[in-house]
Formats: sequence, structure tokens, C-alpha cells
Amino acid sequence: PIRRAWWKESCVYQIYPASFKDSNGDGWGDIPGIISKLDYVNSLGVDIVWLCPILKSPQVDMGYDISDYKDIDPLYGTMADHDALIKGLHDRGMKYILDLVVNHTSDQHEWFQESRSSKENPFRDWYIWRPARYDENGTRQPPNNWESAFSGSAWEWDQSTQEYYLHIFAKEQPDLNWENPKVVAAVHDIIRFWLDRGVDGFRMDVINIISKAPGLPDAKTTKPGFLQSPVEHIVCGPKLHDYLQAIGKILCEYDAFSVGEAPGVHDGNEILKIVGHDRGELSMAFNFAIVDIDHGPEGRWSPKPFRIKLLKEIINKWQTFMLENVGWNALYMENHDQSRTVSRYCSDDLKYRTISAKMLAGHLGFQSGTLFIFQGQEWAQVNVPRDWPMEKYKDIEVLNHWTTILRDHPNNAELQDRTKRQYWLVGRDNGRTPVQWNGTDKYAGFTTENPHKVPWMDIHPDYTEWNVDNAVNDTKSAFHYWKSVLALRKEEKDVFVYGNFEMVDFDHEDVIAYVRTADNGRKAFIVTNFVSKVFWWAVSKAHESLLFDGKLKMSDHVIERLRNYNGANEVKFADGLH
Ligand code: ISL
Repeated sequence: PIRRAWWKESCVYQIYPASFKDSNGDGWGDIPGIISKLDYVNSLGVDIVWLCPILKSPQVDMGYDISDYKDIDPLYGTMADHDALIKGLHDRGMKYILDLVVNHTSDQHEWFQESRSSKENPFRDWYIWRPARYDENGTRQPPNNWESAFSGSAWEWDQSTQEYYLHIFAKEQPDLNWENPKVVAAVHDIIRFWLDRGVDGFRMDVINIISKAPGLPDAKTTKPGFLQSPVEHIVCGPKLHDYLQAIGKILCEYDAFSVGEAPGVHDGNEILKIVGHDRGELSMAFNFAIVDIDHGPEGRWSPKPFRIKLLKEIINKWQTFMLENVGWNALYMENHDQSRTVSRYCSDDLKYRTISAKMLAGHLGFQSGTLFIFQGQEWAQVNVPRDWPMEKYKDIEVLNHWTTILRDHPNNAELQDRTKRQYWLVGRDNGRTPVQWNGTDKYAGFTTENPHKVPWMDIHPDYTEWNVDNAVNDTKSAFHYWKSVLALRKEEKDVFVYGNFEMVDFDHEDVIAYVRTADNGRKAFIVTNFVSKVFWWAVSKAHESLLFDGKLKMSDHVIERLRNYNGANEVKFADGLH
């Protein structure tokens, strides 16, 4: 049997603070705004709330560029607001996790200011500095060919000290040098500081890239041009597990929650080294298998059609792998770096929007792992409008990329259109539009009507129909469906949290079906139809008994569908998408 743990039985709700709720009319969400909505969050039935970064930051990458790890950014409020938030959550029986961003800091952090001030400064080797290379023409070149995740070289030349520093993300996000024990100690100090203030754990930003390959070798060429993805030389580097075990010790002292973000890893064994029960590292990790499913050979902006069959393979792999090897999954399909699942994997056509959202809730919500829900996901938020002009996009990743497209392909309209379609389909802005609280206020209740300030990002114009108020008042909404999924997970935790996983009818192209079985034999059978067509699905003899032997208990919507059972060996999908 699987070892039990409170964090396995928990559901996490992720808040994107800038877009959640603005309390002071400056057009930017804030902590008092979040506090005012805690009853709503609690009503969904979640156990833990994760906030994207609210620490002091110049906001070059929406707070993932921290300039002071021990203070709250004034845009979001004060330390006192933050204490009140923690109290408000704890009073309601919820826990709170902070976003820990320690692969890099902001270039405005005093550590970096010191570091860049001279080669002799004691902070110099807190970051990764290297001399230039010179080509045969004597032209200065960066130390290697690594490409930044946000376009361009991952190296920035520093004129005054005549060296380059490494930045895997924006040039305003210099990477910390974890080889320096002082950096490690400083991070431990930050972790303790927040745990002592009442934080219950952390989501750790790109934590699997903190140990870089010795010598920082050139990346292999996988696409045209000089710059190449450094993934092979930064992901799960040689010292990663030493670093994580040291952090794990602290987390263990506090019985803290931890989820590490782990992009670029495809090998289950690599993730297992981070989350394996006896490793003493992290509780769980976000692997990117699902969210990268439609990224082509050159990454996010090169299209690749979404295939349900591939999704099935991924789910089957990670579900069985973690259960067999005693690790743990973080279940997620949306977050602030991803587009909306209804638009991306199903259909945001009015006819299908709610049912798609519910289908996805059932599909994800009953798998094995700790469940993460991103704000808006619970009321079927969809991608930004297809006709949004580029001016409305705010994300540095999209904007930097668009600049390179205009520079390198100014006359290639076809490529530009294709790229814009990718921004709409998978771009990060899709997850960042402000929450639509109601359909009546000018700014959907996200911010007060202030003639001088508009929301930092446009509200989706569909807010008059699609908003939290409507979702809460309509018992047939995605919100209520999610709520029942969460309640059922709790009620039947032997099945849904600790149960076994078996995929059914693996070869079927459209249906994703699986069985969860508790130690005592109690079972649940989850059947989801990903396509917008009605059809009959034959259940194999082996699974026939699962459906109607009285052991199956699911939420209303699913049971409704079961009533269509025609007595034969089949289930009818009366609603098309479900
Ligand atoms: O969205 C991506 C780029 O295509 C991902 O690769 C993303 O950059 C990666 O998941 C890391 O994300 C995290 O760290 C970034 C920050 O911009 C993201 O918001 C954060 O979730 C840098 O701190």
C-alpha cells in the first residue's frame, strides 16, 4: 500500500495575483483583493492556495524576477496584508504555499548589483560570469550557443566588467551560481524565513535547472542558426539532488509541502529522483509531458496537432510509473504559463464550453496525484479572443518572440499568421486575463471603475455571460462539477488518492477511460469522451461488471450519463463531449 500523507490528499488552487482581484482600483490585483475572495476559494473545496510571486520585483516577468526575497511588492500590498492572508487561509482550514524563484533573481536584486559592480566584489561569483569567446574575425561572441527561453542569447555582455552573465530567461533575470555555498545558504535562509512566518510550503520555480553542466558546453544543434536550446545542459544537472536533499531536510523539519517545477524532463526516472518517497527531496514535481504535447520540434511556437492518443500514452505512463515506483504526481493541465484547456484540447464553441470543462475536470480530477486547479479553470475560462491584436498581448515571452519574427521575417505574412495563431493557441497570456467576477460591472468586478486606471490586461469580452457569479448560481456549471469532483476525491480517498490505476481500452482513439481501485477492492470507472460526436462505446467483458455492480459512485453529471446504459454491453455518450 502507498504511504499516506496529507499533501497527497490535498487539492491546490493556484492564484495569479495580478489578475485575481483588485481592491484599490489601480488595475492590478492585490493581496487584500485575494483576502476578500477567500470564502469563494474555500467554497470550491480546495485545501491549499498557491500564489504566483508577490515578492518585491520590477515585474519584467510578472514577479518571476525578484529583487527582495523578504518583502512584498507594493503592487500587491504589505507584509501585514500577507500575514492577514495567511491567517485568513488558516482560519478557513486551508494552507498556503509561496512561489520560490531561486534559479535566478532580478538584475535589480542587491546581490546582482554588487556582483556586476566589479570582478573583485565578494558577490561576483553569486552569479555565472564568463569571458567572451572571439571568432576568427576577432568578433566578440558569447561563451556558448545557449538560447534564452525568452529569445536571443542566454548571455548578456556587461560593458563595465567586460564579461558575460548567464540568464536562461530574460536578461533582467540573471541565473544564480548554486556552486557557491553562500548562494545555497542564502536560499536556505529565505526558505526558513517564510516557513517561520507561517507559509506551509513552496512551489519551486524551474528548480530542476539550478545545477548546470560543468564547463557549460555548447548545446547540440537541433535547428538552423547559432542559438540552440540548452535544455540538455541545464536540466537535472550533476548536483541537483545534493541541492534538493539539503532543501528537503528543512522542509521535513516543518512538514512542509513542496512541488518543484521540472520542465524538459521526459525520463520518469529523472523525476523519480526528485519525488521518490525515500529520496528526501520534494513531495512532487510538475512534469511537462502534457503541457508540451502540442509543441513542435522547435518548441512552443512551432505547431504540432494535439493527439488524444498521445495524451493517453502520457497519462498511462506517468500514472502507472509513479504508483509502481513509489513516487507522486502533480496533476495539472492549466497554469499561468499555459493556455486554457477548453480552447486548447476541446472546444470553446458555446455549445461545448461547459461540457468540455466538466469532461476535463472528471478526466484529470480522478487520476492519481495531487490535483492543481488554476484560477478560471473552475468556471470554464477560455483563451483570449481569436481576433486580439498583438497590442493586447503582455507576456515577455510572446513579445520578445514577436520582435524576432518581425526582425527576421518582416515580409513573411504566412509565417506571421501561423505564429500569431500559436500565440492564441498556446501563449501564456491566455491564462492571465483578469478573473471575471460578475457580468454587470464594467470591469467584471475585477477592479473598481476608475477613470484613470484600466485593468493591466484586458478583460475577456465574454464576461457578461461567463463569470463567477453565473457559475456559482447555476448548479449545472463547471464550477459545481469541479466542486463535486473535489468532494468525491475526499469522500473516496482510498479509491481516488490511494487507489491503483488501470487504463481501459488503450487503443481507442477518442475515449479516455480508466479504473481506480482501492486496496479493499472498491472501484471507480472514469470514462471521458474527448471529441464532439455522439457514439457508442463497447466496454470489454473484463470491465463490464465495473459499471453497474453498485460499487461505482460518481458525481451527478456522470451518473446522468450512466442512466443511458441500455442494458447491453455499451455506454451511450448522449451529450457528445463529456
Ligand atoms: O513557458 C515556458 C516557455 O515556453 C516555459 O518553458 C517556462 O518558461 C518554464 O515553465 C518556466 O516557467 C517558470 O519560470 C519562468 C517564468 O517566466 C514562468 O512564469 C514560471 O512558471 C522564469 O522564472
